[in-house]
Amino acid sequence: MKLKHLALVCAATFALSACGGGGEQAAPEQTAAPPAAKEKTLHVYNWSDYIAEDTLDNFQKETGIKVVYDVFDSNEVLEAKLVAGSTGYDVVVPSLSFLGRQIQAGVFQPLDKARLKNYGNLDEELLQRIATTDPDNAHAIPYLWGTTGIGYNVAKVKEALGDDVEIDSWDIVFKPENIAKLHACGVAVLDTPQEMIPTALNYLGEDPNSFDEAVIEKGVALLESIRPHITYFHSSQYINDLANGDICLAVGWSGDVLQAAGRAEEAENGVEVGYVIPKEGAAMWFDMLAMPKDAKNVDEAYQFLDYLMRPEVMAGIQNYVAYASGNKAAMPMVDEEIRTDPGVYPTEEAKAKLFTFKVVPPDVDRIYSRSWTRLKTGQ
Ligand code: N2P
Repeated sequence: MKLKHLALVCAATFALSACGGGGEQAAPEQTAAPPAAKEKTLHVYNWSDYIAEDTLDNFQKETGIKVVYDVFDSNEVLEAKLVAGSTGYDVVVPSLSFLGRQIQAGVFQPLDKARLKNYGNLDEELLQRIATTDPDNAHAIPYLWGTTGIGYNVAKVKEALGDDVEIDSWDIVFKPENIAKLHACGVAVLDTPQEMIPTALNYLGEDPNSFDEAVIEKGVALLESIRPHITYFHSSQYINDLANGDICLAVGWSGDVLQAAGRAEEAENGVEVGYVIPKEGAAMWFDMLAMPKDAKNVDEAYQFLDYLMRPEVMAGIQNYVAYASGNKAAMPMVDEEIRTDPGVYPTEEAKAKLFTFKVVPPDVDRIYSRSWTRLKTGQ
């Protein structure tokens, strides 16, 4: 299976960008003549572990456009660059809740759909949902989407909590008596207040998107109660750590956890990784392709966006990274294993409990960041 293949590549290389960890996409060795005078380039800034290993090479072979590819693992980091301006990027991939306020800040250019002949492959229902944040879908195209749930080492969690414990609830994370038992084998939590605070509030039965400081404080207090048992906060390191058995639990993103499962399987190291959308519900988010206003390679960016919307290209990406897409035409080409995995495409029952993130106003954002620093540093 393709996920297995990914596992092998990532286990061997560890830090290549398609496997997370930063840096540029590995380029083919160039030993001969310097590149032709007017080589066309495109600068893309995407999430780590979020594209197939051959997507960029195939695009370059077909179009002659060399993609300079950098990765991030945090919306907050991407946003800081966008707001500062002159990012040097032609295509970026913020999540929808961040995109909303970035549009308001005027950092993106409107997209000319006439230049995107594959636009019709997108799921109309999803587009309508997104249009509530980006009216008329004027500035962005859905790339991949997923959920924020629990990734776990099946054997180690059972060993720590007992064989008959059902791993289907946020109780495992948010009840100090449970998480205390997992601390010894390692617990990772995403390094983002914008996801972790709403996730904690949802567990408490509060509105995950509350902007009321007193309510937000309840979520922060819950996170503080489990803080001593969290090994680290990071938003991509947990993939390899879960795969290698170095941690036994991660609050993480669906496809990333499934990639960890694939890497472990490929390494044949005896580690079995599971992913669950807990019964209390979880966050569902959408990552969006957009073009900064000052993009220098606009034609190339349009070609790239259109390329990504080809059904076979998008299906290839999904088969590699185990995320859902908003490309309806790609669905029949997505491996059955991915298409039918409830961790990738949640069941109707699970869907009913999912929540999305609202666009957060600046004053609430300040509360989030302050609380997050306090939580992480203890100050
Ligand atoms: C990719 C994780 C992406 C999703 N590694 C978070 N929006």
